[in-house]
Amino acid sequence: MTTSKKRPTAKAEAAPEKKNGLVVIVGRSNVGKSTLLNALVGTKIAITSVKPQTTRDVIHGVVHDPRGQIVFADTPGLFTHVPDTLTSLLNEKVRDSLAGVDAMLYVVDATRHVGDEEKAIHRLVALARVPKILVLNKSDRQQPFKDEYLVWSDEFDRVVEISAVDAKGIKPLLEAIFEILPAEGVPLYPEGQLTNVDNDFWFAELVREKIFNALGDELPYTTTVEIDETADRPNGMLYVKAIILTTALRYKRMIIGHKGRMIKEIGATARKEIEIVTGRKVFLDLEVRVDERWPERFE
Ligand SMILES: Nc1nc2c(ncn2[C@@H]2O[C@H](COP(=O)(O)OP(=O)(O)OP(=O)(O)O)[C@@H](O)[C@H]2O)c(=O)[nH]1
Ligand SMILES: [Mg+2]
Repeated sequence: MTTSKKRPTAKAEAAPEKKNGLVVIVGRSNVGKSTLLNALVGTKIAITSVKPQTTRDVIHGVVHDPRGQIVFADTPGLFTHVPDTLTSLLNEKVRDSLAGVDAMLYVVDATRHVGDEEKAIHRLVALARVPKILVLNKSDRQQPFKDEYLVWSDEFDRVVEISAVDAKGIKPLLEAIFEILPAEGVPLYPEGQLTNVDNDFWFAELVREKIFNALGDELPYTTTVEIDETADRPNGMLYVKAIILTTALRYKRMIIGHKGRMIKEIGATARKEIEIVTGRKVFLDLEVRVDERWPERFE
């Protein structure tokens, strides 16, 4: 009796080719782009809030995977009908971020109608000559307007439904991204590095997130945070001095709050999170200043 030994096929012998690439996440403000970035990376890289224009810088989150390395670029939400300085700067940042990308995730929120703004963003997305995925986010909620978005399906390489907040559908989304990514490309980040964000930027972002969470709709838009100083104290504590800039005295009063209660709450919640990030005891010193021209200096 002869036995034929099974030979591994040539396909199984060759190590699968790794794919590396830069994938930009774009969409209207508040659709959940930053929440998605955090879900993809599996840790908090970008701040999120219910307020529009939470993200103000292009932030990279890196997924290291046996299949390759994907750098996701989270972008500010595109706005089309608020013609102020900050908005046009944010829009410019998004446009700049589209250069040199290997693929695009267009995130939409079908709990809301498409509307003129979404149509304008969709036109911009349609111009991009890279593989694209239409990402329907917030699948944990009723999506009465899904069909308004699905009419665009044919323009995309894939359509994927997810719930970024519950981290549902993230695996299939990653699978789809690895499928559509071109094969060439080298890793952009060293093994293990998760973001391009440095500590000072991140501390300022965390303070801004707490302001956004604590205060009403109008205020966050007019507010920014800058780190003035960080220093090691002899007792091992990390001293962080952050300046909150806002555009009017009435806003400064809102941030400080009655008997300083609001600023205390903002400081306490931000400090706790900075302590978790750094693994150190932190003294967070907050100062609020009125500077109506900060949006003009924003870069
Ligand atoms: N129900 C539900 N809410 C979500 C989901 N993803 C994000 N959100 C919420 O939507 C709000 C906006 O989320 P962000 O991630 O800050 O949105 P963004 O698109 O980055 O917004 P900008 O930075 O302002 O452009 C937050 O309150 C999130 O918790 C989701 O899958 N389901
Ligand atoms: Mg964001």
